[in-house]
Amino acid sequence: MATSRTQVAIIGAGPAGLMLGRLLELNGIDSVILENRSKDYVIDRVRAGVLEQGTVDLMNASGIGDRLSREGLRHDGVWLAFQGDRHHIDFRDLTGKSIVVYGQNEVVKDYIAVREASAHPLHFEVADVSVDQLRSAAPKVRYVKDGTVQELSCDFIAGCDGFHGICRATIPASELHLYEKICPFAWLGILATAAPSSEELVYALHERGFALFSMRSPQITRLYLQCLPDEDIAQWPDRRIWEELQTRLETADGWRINEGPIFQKGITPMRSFVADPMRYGNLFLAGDAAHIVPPTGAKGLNLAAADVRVLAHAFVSFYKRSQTEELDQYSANCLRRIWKAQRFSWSMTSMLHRFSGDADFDYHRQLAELDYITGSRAGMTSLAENYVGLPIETPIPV
Ligand code: FAS
Ligand code: PHB
Repeated sequence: MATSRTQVAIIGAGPAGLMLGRLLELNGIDSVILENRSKDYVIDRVRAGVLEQGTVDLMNASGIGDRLSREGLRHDGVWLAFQGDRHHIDFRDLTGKSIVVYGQNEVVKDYIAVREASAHPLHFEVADVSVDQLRSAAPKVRYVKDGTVQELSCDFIAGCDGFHGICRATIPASELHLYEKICPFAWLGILATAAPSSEELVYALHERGFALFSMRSPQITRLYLQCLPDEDIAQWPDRRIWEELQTRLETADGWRINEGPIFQKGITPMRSFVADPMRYGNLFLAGDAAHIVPPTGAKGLNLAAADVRVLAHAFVSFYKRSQTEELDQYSANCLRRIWKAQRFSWSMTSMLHRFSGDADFDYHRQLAELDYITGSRAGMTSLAENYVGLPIETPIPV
């Protein structure tokens, strides 16, 4: 068995792991990132697309904002559509802030390029990752790389290995409280080569279910529609997808989505999930390893970025000022923000989706909620300030 040492062992090369690795690098703190998938798999994985200002600021401060500022699409608002009409929510006017549309896989691609150009290790396709001695001063990570068993000892382990990772599962059940709500529907998402026919996103509630118009670039449209959790994608030939999207997104002002060749489609299950606490000994969970939100509020990636901002700041104050207070406060700090994002994500989800078994009463109540929000400055401001991202107290540690 080969042995090595680092200060922070990071499990997972998704947004959380890569963003944390970069912040530590910029503060002269050693880390090793271990990822069990291949580089191509991680880069090609289609996920989120909306960045809050706080996440954009984090990327810029980490020196990874060049391509984002060139290719990211700044949006100053969003549309809510129901009963055949579109209603604009003006983020700029209501909050002074905007969002940026930039694919998660582009974010990951930018971070991997910088990590690989640095002297700090990033290992793809490792196997059998396990963590151990979490409550000791020298926790261990074991993994297999190129057929050789490796043992990495460290001061801290950052569990950035997503919802299905091994880190959270290693924490004794008696030490964790898990909160979960499974949505009774999923999203069928597509990527199509079609010029986006709206400059901003359109969220729609239709009698037949939810639909979302989004994009990735001036050439690529991203669209989602509500489907059953166990939907068989083979039952959705391209023609049927376009017909359903056109129906749900149709508005009286003649706006229609442009169609084009679909080059990616997939079904995403939806849940709300929180693990409390986000720390066990010297293991710290961040991102989807600790929490999942339904994507309706576009919070997933942004919550991961906010977690690692707080965690990196805590590691910096430990290594540079021998302070442990922020590490001790990490879980409580993050969970306050995470529950607010859970609230917002659920409010968007329950306002914009049809729940099977719902009576007509519920549909009309949802329409009234949309009518209230789009007709009230207070209602629009509340939605806007949550959508662009609530303020994060912790400064970016660079
Ligand atoms: P990630 O899951 O991105 O990364 C974890 C990494 O750890 C992965 O690379 C994984 O391969 C690796 N890993 C797992 N187990 C490991 C092990 N044992 N050893 C080593 N590595 C291991 N959010 C939105 O806002 N909008 C969306 O449209 C949207 N769509 C989504 C679609 C899907 C299918 C999913 C799953 C999520 C989606 N999300 C969306 C949420 C998404 O953006 C997440 O919040 C974000 O990826 C979280 O980043 P990480 O915490 O880094 O986790
Ligand atoms: C996306 O572009 O993938 C996207 C946008 C907004 C959401 C979810 C996904 O709420």
